[in-house]
Amino acid sequence: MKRLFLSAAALALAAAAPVHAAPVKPAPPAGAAAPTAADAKAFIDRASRELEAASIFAAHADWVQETYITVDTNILTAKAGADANALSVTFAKEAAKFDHVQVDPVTRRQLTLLKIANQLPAPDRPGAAQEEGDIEARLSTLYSTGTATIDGKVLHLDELDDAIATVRDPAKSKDIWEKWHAIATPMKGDYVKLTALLNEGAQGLGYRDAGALWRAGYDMTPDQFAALTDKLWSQVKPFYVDLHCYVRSRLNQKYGDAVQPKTGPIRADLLGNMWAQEWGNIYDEVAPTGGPGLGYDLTKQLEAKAYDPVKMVKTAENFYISLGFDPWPKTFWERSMIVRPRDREVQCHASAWDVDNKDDLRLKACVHVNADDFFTVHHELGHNLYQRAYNKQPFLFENGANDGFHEAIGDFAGLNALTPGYLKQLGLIDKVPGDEADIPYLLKVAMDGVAFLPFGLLVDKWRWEVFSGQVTPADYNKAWWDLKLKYQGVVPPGPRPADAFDPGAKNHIATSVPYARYFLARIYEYQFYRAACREAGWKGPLNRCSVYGNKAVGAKFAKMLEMGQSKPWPEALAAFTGESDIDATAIADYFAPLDRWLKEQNKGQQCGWDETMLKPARS
Ligand code: X8Z
Ligand code: ZN
Repeated sequence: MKRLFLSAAALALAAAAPVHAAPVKPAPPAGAAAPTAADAKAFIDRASRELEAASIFAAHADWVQETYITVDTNILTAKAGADANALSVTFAKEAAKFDHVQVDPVTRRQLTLLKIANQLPAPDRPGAAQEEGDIEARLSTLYSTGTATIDGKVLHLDELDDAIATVRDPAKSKDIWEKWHAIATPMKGDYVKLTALLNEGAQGLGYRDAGALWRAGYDMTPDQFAALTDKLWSQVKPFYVDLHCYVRSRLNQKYGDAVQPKTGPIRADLLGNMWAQEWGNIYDEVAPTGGPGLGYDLTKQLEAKAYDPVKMVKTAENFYISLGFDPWPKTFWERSMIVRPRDREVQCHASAWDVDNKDDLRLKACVHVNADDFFTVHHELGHNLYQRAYNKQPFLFENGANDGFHEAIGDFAGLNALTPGYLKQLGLIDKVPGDEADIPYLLKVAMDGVAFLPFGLLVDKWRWEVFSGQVTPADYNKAWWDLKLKYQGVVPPGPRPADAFDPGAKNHIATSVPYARYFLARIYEYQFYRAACREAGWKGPLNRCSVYGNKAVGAKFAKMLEMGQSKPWPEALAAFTGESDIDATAIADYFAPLDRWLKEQNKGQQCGWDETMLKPARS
């Protein structure tokens, strides 16, 4: 989420401290006045003060731009972002002066964080920060104002999301999918320029390229982080392949061989989501047959119980209050944008803000009353919860333990909030289904949570390749589809035009928000959940556990949240879970009954796909 740190628009100050990654500078030449520990502290105080002021100002400009996109607000946000960006690059460089000074651990960590805080650093030369800010504003505006005309109606992305979620006609889903992806074609030139600027900025800070800088935020080296993501993927991939196999077979039964063959990859537009990243919207197509099933459809229940967007957000707030947290401030309800305004262009992609780093919490979203957004509002308020919990920390620690933690807080809450027991407590369903609904329920959750994993990884795999130069502009689109095929096992609904720039049709590419965070979050989410349920003394099947109302769990959760980024992330993880490493066994434990069931269903199927099968049509 882009704006979770105040200055994120320009600075994307959302990374954790690398222990080994900071470039080592030579000691000052003999004779120069050596800086002292007191100088270091004074420097951190000054840098924090000035950066905070610049980032608060930039956040106000960003807020106005994202909730009212015009030529003028684009100019304002680009300028405010450029100023804050340039300032942060100056401080990041100055911090290196203290590399050889003996300082206390707190100051050392702040110095280290200062060097990697800006994930979109501008080159340190006149005009570069402004050029970068202008490009960022243009790309973000192309994305936010993109539309497609479907059945004679001009639709924005939030409406197209609903359309692709509910369409069951492959000709129509192809049309929606292709028209949305066409909005990104004009982005490519700017994207090439931005890549060069970010690399130059990152190199100025001592990193190989911008991808290495992004990977430096995890208390380990960039290479160690890349290896960690590969290891985690290898642990969860077999389960993903089982899910893919089952879903492909059901889509083949529904649409026939000509639309969805029995073997090979899945056609991306048939999965109910523009990027094929979450598949829960087509749960009804894959639901187990022959039994009573899940017994309810959350979207229909929300409609039947007359939920509106504000009530959805209030429901998420109530979940956190039940754990012992304070209600959101009055200003949240006055200042947030919860629905798409009728009379102006806005950036609808949901984000959570803390504009003054104190208590000016806001949500910016275009909430629709459906199951996806029920989860999303819990996700967003999770960001606000974290922002508020660490607001007593020094400025440079006011951040998630790493960016994956920031994304996982609300996902953990959302996982509790989806349980039938909790939905019954809310009055959203009339009775809790029996044991026979466990497999349908796990399948529904996996269609979102597990289907997401390869997408969560490949978005930054693509950017790491782009930043390193391994992929050149001529191959941007081919490399994107190679990765979509390799990791997700999906293909586009038809040949792509030679000038297509399909990565740009995803928000986080167009707005330069790092994405590995969401991959990590889907793993932490289940670790948090398993630990919370253990703390709550839950004895039944894990998928039925909800810690709603449990103040002891809330208090322990708060301990982790309040730490912000003051300690390496394993310490924050341990504070809540007692575990000090990221661990895919939690997600495996949660879904174990479903995996057994899927293996049974898939008997006789040829699961998997040729990960390197490249058809010329896809170039
Ligand atoms: O961007 C988001 C949030 C804001 S941080 C709505 N998410 C990712 C996405 O939409 O692609 C949440 C899930 C993944
Ligand atoms: Zn988020």
